[in-house]
Amino acid sequence: MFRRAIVRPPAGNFAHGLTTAELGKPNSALALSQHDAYCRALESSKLELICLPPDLEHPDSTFVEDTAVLTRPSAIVTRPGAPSRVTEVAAIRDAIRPFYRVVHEIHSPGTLDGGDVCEAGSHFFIGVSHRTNEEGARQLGEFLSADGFTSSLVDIRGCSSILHLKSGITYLQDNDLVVMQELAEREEFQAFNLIPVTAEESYACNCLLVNGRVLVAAGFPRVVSQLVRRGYRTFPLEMSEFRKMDGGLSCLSLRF
Ligand code: CIR
Repeated sequence: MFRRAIVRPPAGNFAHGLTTAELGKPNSALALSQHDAYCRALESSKLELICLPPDLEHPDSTFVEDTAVLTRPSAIVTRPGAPSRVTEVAAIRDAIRPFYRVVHEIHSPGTLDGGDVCEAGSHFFIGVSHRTNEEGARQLGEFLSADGFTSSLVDIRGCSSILHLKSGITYLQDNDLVVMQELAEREEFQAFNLIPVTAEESYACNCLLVNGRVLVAAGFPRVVSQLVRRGYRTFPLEMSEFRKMDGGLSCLSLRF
């Protein structure tokens, strides 16, 4: 059960952020209205929002998930792997401090993006990607282990279609794991109830269970029908402008 979420609307220079998507330039006004709908969906899922002001210094700063890993006992401020995003963490550190007795940090030479961290019950999968290196993953693993969690690494450097681990997998509950085709055969996921997602719908792998309802990108009917068949209530959200910047649903908030 989450009580709060940190969000940050896209700034006017959102289109200058990092992307590999080749889907065209995002429309700032549409991005803002999609972000607003996302915030309303979190609020209607009973989350209290902590909304940070748009940050013109950091065009990717709407993707707050990458800047911290929040568990029940601890917060870990990350060290994002993209140089242009490293200083995003200062504002997030300030925002989370009032809520956590312990705030850890990932230190150089470690790099870690929150989008590479998938919590699956008491186990965490940590993606080793072009953003998160093994040293960052190791540091996070130590913090998690001190709190009684286990973790393991998932190397996704060979998966060219995803930026972060959570672009390709989402843990829901009761051992249910949404997984993209390319990762579905991996040994470490075989103990889960896999909800496989075809290559055409793989953007919808990044969905988000918030207090009993799964937020899912609009336009991916096969993923939705699989979720519904498993008994989940779903809530579609338009994500076109964030997709153009390689962002998914989970990236837009830090839930705790
Ligand atoms: C970036 O390349 O860092 C941003 N344009 C997108 C970050 C998406 N974050 C995420 O998947 N957790």
